[in-house]
Amino acid sequence: MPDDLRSPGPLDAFRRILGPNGILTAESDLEPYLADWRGLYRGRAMALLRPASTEEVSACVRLCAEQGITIIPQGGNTSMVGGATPEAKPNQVILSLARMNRVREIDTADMTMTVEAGLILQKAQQVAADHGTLFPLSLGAEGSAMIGGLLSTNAGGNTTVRYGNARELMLGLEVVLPDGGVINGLRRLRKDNTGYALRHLFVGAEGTLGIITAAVLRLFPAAKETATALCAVPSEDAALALFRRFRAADEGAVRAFEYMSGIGMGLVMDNIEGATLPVAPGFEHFVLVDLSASREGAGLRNLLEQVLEAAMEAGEVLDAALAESEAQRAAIWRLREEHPEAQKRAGASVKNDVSVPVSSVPELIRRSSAELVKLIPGSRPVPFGHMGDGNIHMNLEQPPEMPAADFLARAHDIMDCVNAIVRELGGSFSAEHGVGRLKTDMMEAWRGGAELAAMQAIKAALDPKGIMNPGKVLP
Ligand code: FAD
Ligand code: 2HG
Ligand code: ZN
Repeated sequence: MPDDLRSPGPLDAFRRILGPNGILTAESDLEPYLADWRGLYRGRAMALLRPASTEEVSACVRLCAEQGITIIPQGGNTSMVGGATPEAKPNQVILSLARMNRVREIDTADMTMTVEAGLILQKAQQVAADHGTLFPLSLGAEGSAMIGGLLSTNAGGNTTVRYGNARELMLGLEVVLPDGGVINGLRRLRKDNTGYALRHLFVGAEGTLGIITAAVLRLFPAAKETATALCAVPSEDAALALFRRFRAADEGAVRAFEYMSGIGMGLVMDNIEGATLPVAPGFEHFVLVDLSASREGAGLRNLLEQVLEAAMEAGEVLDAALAESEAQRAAIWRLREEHPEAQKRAGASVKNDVSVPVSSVPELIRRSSAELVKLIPGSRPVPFGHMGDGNIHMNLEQPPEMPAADFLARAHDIMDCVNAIVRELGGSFSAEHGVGRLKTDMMEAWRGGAELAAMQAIKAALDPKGIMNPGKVLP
């Protein structure tokens, strides 16, 4: 048991609050919680706290505040920016929400679901579906990511184009503040203008202002009809033109509109077992378009065929595969969803989760790709993502012959290269993954002056002792 960290005092006190199942201290038990999904960071912690109720969270936080112990809230630990990973410092605990995973209430009249922060997204989707409704948030990590983490990062994902980010799917929150106080804000109201909208402060705060313990989520009518296609398109501009065609034909029908490059698709084919391309090989640009409607007989298949036919005539679509079954639809989605895993298996990569106005997406991809290859000859740009939201993962794969460490040593140059273009296009250096630990040094340049000062003032007011997720978000 290392030195400074594990004085019996606080550990015994945590044990009294949480019971024997509520705390882990053995090195081997802590291991999976100390490093992030990307393998960028590894920290240390005196314990993993696993509270089972809001009262237990509050008691643990109060104790931490008294003892000057810092707290790293953790959900599914799928952060792309090292947000949920402890630093290599003493006197820290990781507070996992995993045991707080109940659905407290589901109301299909009001179309709301009140759930605890540790509920895994896929489970939330399933519960909503079991009640004949839809919880629309959807992303590749949905089998692990938890509601508290998704709200704390204001996660986006594949359906933002239709339903908005996690923020738009939340009506009320229960939050434990850094002094242990509890905001009981689980209101199910569509309208509630009663002073500062505190609930929105905790969404996207990445655990730096408090711990989300439960949330009221919005539900939607279940999809009764879907139509999905993978299209090969000749250029980034053609991809955007296709998006505009669908929007013009029926904006409300577009559930997702995702861009992928030929290089990215190649990485998926090479690294993901069972991945097969349902269109001819050799194309450089792809689009996944997914339509859905909450009523039967909406004619989505016709709509899909008509728009694609017109786009083919205009030379904006070169080939297309339309899903004929749920299995084919899932197989098409898999090609998109496996991009992060395929990149991970293919070697070292640097991620740029950036956004620009939707109309600038083609320019972003073209210019960034050209500049990145100039910066690191032999590297392979892998742009993919949520084109309909202007959010592209402008990632770069290492040159095959370059040692991974040499490539990763250039990570900041690579990010700066993309960010310079993003800035010119009026975009953001973090579209949906957040700032975490990875991008704190960008905050001064992008959000400096009054904006950053206001954030720091909020942090100081709510967390004067600085115990909530230090080293994240703010420089
Ligand atoms: P964690 O990683 O555990 O934590 C994330 C942040 O929230 C940390 O700062 C943590 O301290 C804080 N936090 C966690 N729980 C709480 C809580 N209850 N209260 C306060 N703070 C808390 N993101 C997208 O937006 N869109 C995508 O399409 C997407 N796809 C992904 C695909 C893959 C394969 C992977 C690995 C990740 C992807 N992500 C995506 C990133 C990640 O899944 C999201 O950021 C997600 O919201 C994190 O949820 P989590 O439960 O894993 O949170
Ligand atoms: C996605 O859209 C995620 O798949 C991950 O946001 C993006 O791996 C990435 O860069
Ligand atoms: Zn994404």
